[in-house]
Amino acid sequence: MKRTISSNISLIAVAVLFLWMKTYVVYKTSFNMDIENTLQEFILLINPLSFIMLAMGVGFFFKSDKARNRYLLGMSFFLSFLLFANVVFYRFFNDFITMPLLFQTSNFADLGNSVTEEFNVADILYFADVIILFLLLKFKPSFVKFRPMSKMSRRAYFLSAAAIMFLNLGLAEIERPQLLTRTFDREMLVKNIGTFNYHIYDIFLQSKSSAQRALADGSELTEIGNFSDANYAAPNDELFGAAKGKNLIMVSVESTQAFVMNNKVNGQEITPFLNDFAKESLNFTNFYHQTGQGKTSDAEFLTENSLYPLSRGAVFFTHSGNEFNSMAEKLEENGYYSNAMHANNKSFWNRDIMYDAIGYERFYDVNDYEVNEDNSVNWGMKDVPFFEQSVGLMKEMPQPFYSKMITLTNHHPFYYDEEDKMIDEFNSNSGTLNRYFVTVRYTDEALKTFVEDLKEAGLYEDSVIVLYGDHYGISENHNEAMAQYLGKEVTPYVSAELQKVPFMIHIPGVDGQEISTVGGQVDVRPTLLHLLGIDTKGDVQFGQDLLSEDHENFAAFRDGRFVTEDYVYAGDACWDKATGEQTDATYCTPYIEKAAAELNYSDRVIYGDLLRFYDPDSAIKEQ
Ligand code: GP9
Ligand code: MN
Repeated sequence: MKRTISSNISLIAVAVLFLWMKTYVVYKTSFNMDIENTLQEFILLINPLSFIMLAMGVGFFFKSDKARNRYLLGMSFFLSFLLFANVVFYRFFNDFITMPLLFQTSNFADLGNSVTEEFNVADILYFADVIILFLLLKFKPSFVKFRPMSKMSRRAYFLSAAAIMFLNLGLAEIERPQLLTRTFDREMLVKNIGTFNYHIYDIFLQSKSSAQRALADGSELTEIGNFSDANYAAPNDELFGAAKGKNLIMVSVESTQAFVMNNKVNGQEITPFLNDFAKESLNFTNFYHQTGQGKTSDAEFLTENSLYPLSRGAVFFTHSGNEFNSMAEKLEENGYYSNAMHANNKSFWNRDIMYDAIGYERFYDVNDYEVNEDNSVNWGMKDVPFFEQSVGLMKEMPQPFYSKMITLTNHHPFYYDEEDKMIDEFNSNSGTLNRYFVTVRYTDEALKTFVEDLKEAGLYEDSVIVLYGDHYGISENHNEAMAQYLGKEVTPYVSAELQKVPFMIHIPGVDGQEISTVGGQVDVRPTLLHLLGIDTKGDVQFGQDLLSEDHENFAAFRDGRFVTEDYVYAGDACWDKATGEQTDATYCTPYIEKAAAELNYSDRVIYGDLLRFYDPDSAIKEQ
């Protein structure tokens, strides 16, 4: 018989090899995973293999060649597509896809520009192996001949797949003890068990969390309530009630990180208005966002409920049927007219449903605004007209009111109209970062006009104005450009510090003050309610009043990183804030447990829908 170069290579082995190699190449080229040593590199190399072998191995059980070929091609395409979907998602969010995200379809239609910005023609290469496999099967070039494997070799094949899986898990355990039970960080999971196994694990988590609500009962809340009570920080004597009876206007400032404040680009100030306004406000200079995959909506969730968002998916989508004890509700009980204002489709982030659960009396969405082509850019209505029209709506509101507003212009991909450009773009290799400065400058201007409009409407003196940045605008994908701007390397420490967002509270008649306490979005609810003279004692919450003498300097990020007064825990290492260098891990150790405990309790409240067992009257009685 004529020998051919691959005469004794089984078709299945070829399909496995193609996909395995491709996955590894994609790991190395399309995800930004830090590999610190040879063992980690080795784990990365082998981690896709066992799953691919098992998935393709099903091909052995097909009777007809045709059906088997179809299966192999189909499987190869499906897994490639899954990988590619993760690549696209990663470009956008620097994160991997989770199951709950797949059900957020109502968001997809609105992503528009943001997504197309992330595609290019070369992406076809992600399917190169599938195409080659297809051609091989279709045209069967004479030099290729596939032989069926013998029964023995088949058995060896499955045994090897199992052995590789155990080897992988064993090595992962050495590299990262208790990986599956303790980690909130998806990159760590993918690095250790591989993308495909990660998705299986994610499906497992999904079913587990669904079961949790059914099994929950009130007794769980007692334990968590005790934890939360012990965490309560009593209000500051001087400031408690300093803003009593005033309207509360809270603005979620899109994608605005703190590094733009008191900073310049090309010698031009980026946020002249915010810099001045901060001086007249209680200005928190060590305040971090704590959002996860739910981005803006996670920030809303944190500030309203003083609960952490989830580590997978957006809680606005996954748990909009839950019971909450929000700031909005609490304010309503105290005579406020609470509402949300955002000139976007009401269903984005499932807001229309979730806002009912949060308890806003009214949601002013895109239909309440006069939106046209002239006053829109990028994602929709520009911030200046948004604020202008919002003030018009506010004039009609019964007072005191609480309005939660969300800006939109400074959103990825940061497109703007030439007429709104007040400073020049930066000049790095990242168009995203270059444009970011221009759109931040625009939003700064919009906030300025907002305050002017409020003054004109006679609302300014009766209103507390709160501004917070919702989450980062510049992801780690732009580290190189960011390093160029900052003039220093973006280490995991610098990256964590970049998660600082502006947070300021302007209270008429109260002098401005810089407050350096370390905190985060989870602290907003108790801080604001106490300023408005409403105590939060007995409430199930994980934040503390940032103005309290008892406030602990601490901010846990949703992915397990955290910041204390002196240290930052990031990239699996402990960093000394005084030097910006790595330090002895033991300085961070006690807080690792604290961060994990808080996140875990908060998750249990959400997964178990535990606040349905909460009785505010009994909580009040305990005071
Ligand atoms: C959309 C806006 C943006 O309504 O809140 O959401 P984001 O993508 O920043 O989470
Ligand atoms: Mn946002």
